[in-house]
Amino acid sequence: MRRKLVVGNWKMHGSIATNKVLLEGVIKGVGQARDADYVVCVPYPYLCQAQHMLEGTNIAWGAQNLCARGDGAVTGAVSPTMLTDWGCTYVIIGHSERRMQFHETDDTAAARFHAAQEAGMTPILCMGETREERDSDWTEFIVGRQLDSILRRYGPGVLKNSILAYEPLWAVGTGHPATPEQAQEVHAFIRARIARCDAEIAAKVRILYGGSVKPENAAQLFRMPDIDGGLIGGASLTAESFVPICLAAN
Ligand code: 3PY
Repeated sequence: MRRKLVVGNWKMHGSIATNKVLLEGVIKGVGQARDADYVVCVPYPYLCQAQHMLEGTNIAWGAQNLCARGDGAVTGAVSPTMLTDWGCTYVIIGHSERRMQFHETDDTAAARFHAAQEAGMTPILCMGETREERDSDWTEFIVGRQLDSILRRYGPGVLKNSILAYEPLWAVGTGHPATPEQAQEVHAFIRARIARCDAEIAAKVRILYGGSVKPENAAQLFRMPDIDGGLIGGASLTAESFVPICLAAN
């Protein structure tokens, strides 16, 4: 049985004051929940605040990106060891907003994914197709290619300490989520593709769904056999919406 996981992706939102209210609300709301795992991925300047406020709770925290290289002359970048120095345990890799707005590719995502693991963190690899790709029936081709960029380079063993997230771009930030059936179909495809390399790892790896998850649709999504939780965008920004989603995974 895979344990459910709910990850909040704050994106570029927050302030010291609003984060405090949010984290206090999340701690209050899910602090006693023991049947699922919870993570918040925060902007770099708030890692210290997350570390401080979440210490000793059942809520882990992570970053939203990293540089694949070790410390060095890379202005504006943050290395894996800088994150682990803070005790950071999770990091989102290859979110569609990074791929679209910062020209990240399958290759750079694979390198970041591996660098995160080498540093001892759990990478959360995002995959997903655009609306045009879905309409052209290319979903499996695109998601398969994104997954293979990791599998081909590093082998299926690399998925042991990692999380996958299916985030169709047409559902990210649009308010129009995939239906549970649409999401399940792609999750099952991802799991089957991994099973071609290693059935045991395929059965164990957690695959999250992301894209307009809300308190109203979380339970139906999380009930699907291959959906192991959610990567939550806008609805992770208030305790009022994030806590019910977290509890739907319990
Ligand atoms: C969304 O739900 O909008 C996300 O991008 C989650 O990562």
